[in-house]
Amino acid sequence: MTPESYKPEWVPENASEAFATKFVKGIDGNLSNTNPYIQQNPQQVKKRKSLTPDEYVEGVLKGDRVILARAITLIESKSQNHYELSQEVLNKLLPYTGNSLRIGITGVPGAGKSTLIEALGLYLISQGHKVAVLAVDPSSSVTGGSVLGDKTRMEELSRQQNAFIRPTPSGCELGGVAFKSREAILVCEAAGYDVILIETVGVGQSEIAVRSMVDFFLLVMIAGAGDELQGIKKGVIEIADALVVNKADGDNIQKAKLAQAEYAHALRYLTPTTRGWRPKAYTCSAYTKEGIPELWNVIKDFEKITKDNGFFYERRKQQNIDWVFSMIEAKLKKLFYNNPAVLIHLDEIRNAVLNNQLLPTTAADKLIQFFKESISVDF
Ligand SMILES: Nc1nc2c(ncn2[C@@H]2O[C@H](COP(=O)(O)OP(=O)(O)O)[C@@H](O)[C@H]2O)c(=O)[nH]1
Ligand SMILES: [Mg+2]
Repeated sequence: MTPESYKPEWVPENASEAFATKFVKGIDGNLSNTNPYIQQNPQQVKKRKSLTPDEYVEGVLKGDRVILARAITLIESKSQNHYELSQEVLNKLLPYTGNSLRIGITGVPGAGKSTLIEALGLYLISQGHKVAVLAVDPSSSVTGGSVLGDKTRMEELSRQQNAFIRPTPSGCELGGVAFKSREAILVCEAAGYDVILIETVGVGQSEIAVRSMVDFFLLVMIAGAGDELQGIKKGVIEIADALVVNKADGDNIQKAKLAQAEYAHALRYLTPTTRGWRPKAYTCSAYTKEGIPELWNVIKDFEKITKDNGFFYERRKQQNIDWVFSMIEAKLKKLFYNNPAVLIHLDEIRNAVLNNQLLPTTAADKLIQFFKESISVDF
């Protein structure tokens, strides 16, 4: 079969053959003629039918992983329609959320977070848990790439019936990623996942955002990299509930133990973030799996202690309230910067500040005044 070809309309009349591409007419009928892959998977080429809110809800509650993945895609979508639909779905799912242990895992790229998550995830599944893995990756918004790396795919874990892995959130600003991750946690819980592992990188604000959505926060370190090299500011150690020196295997065991002792010492001088809990340092190997069950025991102890003293529930309530207000801030900010009256004056006022003709405070007041006036007209 030779597909008929056309010159596109926008090609100049006298253009030579070399000027432009030809359009190849679309192929009707049997797609497998052109793509052998399609032949093997004819059902995959069917256009996806859009789901109603109730279909999403039912699918998620049944634990259907395909629908769960689609629900998260819906949540991550930037379209207003999808946003409204996702809110409807989430509100219906709300009564079924909350029943998981939410665990954040941070550390510099290469510390072994993904490998550790896979090892821990497999261990948890062997213990009868259902494990969901999410990622908060601040770089994906800027570069389109991922600093969480290839291992985020977690091939062995992803083959498990009781695992759900969502490697990278689709690009949006960190604040947005954080909001969407919170909602993704909720749908995973509604789908019956009782342990949610959230991987993020210790390279900026992302760990603060993740701390604000999890119950337990684990910092993964490696021996001999030096604090600066690991990019670990004191602030990150302070918000961790445990610190684990990974790659304690082979020749590295002694170094790992030494690092553990140093961190254990340092932790003694920090004020714990979780009431009734003193963070400690441990070692483990995501390769040999040594220390993985012990790490889980630490997390279980943490859960028990904080549930007994009530802090677990208090923190979750506080996180929900913080979520409301940071959402308001994010939305107001967006309204402000997309406001036509603000947009008209923004450059002029920015230049006035740059040229020292206007005090920054006055500049802010002026812009807010434009914003307020335009809003009152709208009402
Ligand atoms: N020796 C050893 N290597 C590990 C261990 N965990 C991870 N790695 C290796 O360290 C590299 C980075 O691992 P990865 O999980 O992608 O790190 P992440 O960037 O923190 O997620 C990979 O080459 C892993 O195979 C471990 O326990 N022992
Ligand atoms: Mg990773």
